[in-house]
Amino acid sequence: MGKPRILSGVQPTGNLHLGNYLGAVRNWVELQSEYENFFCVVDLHAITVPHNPQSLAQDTQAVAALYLACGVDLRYSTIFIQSHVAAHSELAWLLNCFTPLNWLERMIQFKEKALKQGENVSVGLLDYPVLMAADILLYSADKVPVGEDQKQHLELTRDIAIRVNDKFGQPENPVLKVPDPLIQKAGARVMSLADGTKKMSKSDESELSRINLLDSPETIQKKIKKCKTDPVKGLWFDDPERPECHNLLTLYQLLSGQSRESVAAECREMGWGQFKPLLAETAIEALRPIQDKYQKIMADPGYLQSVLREGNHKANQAATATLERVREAAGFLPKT
Ligand code: ATP
Ligand code: LTN
Repeated sequence: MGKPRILSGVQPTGNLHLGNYLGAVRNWVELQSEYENFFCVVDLHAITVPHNPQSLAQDTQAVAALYLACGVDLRYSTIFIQSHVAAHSELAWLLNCFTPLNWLERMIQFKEKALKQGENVSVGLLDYPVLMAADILLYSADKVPVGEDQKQHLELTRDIAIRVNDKFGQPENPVLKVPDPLIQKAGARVMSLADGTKKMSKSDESELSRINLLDSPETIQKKIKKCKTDPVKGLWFDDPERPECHNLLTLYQLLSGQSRESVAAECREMGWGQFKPLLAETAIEALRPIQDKYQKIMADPGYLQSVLREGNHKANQAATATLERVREAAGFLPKT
């Protein structure tokens, strides 16, 4: 028996921020030696809302480089680009035909994103979770480490897998592996710096709402200086009246690597004037090694290209095997 499998991905819709890092990528890195991991840059998902063709390729490369810079280790993990493995689109089509429309209409992320798009909602935006299910099911992933916002999509993925197994498999010989989400408690929902009740997101129009992994020390200082707080003195976790306070303390806890108890004790008497510079310094120091590594990787495009070539090869092998199994179970004429 090999190691259990992990699959996860991030959209190249812009710069990765602390939410993506603390909610997802950092957990991938922590877990990776216990699993066989596939990490993809989900470029097909990035075009479900209007995108810029001038920056898609560059953003895709940057996200792949950031995976490496954050510590994804090629001894344990495969990094690849979703659109370079055609099986993702192909399985998504098959799953589309086995997924009831009303399962998709219920998705919270669809409803939220559709509202923002107005008249411009694409079929792809509605279909987004089916493509995500294809990403996961192709690799027979046991676990999918994501932030809290993806929980509903993971439940849908499970429902789709169970439905395909019921329709086309036998109980002792399922067609698809039913995956489990892996959502860590701390960091699963990093909130916006401008509003502690909204999640930090790449698509928020305000740059001040998020800290990007590649922000300069000056930018980080400025963003933290300007972030929303409250007039209360003393800082503590879990106060529903103080969402910003909880969020900023959590960021400090995760970025400093301390326990929650020690942060609670250290900050109990602090005012914002003392805490903000401390958080800014901690964020700058935590991101420095990632930024240094990123610059080195980007200075050698041949290296990144070879990582992706190798990754695409491995991913293609794993994905094609599953696609063939589904085709066969659904009764397609085998390819000659
Ligand atoms: P967009 O705004 O373009 O939808 P996003 O910032 O939500 O993008 P994704 O690419 O959709 O980022 O998410 C990649 C991973 O990061 C997912 O596992 C997701 O759950 C996680 N993630 C995104 N935002 C946060 C957040 N604020 N807190 C914790 N995890 C997050
Ligand atoms: N929808 C995810 C990105 C994503 C993903 C995946 C995550 C696409 N395919 C497969 C985990 C596994 C998001 O974070 N918005």
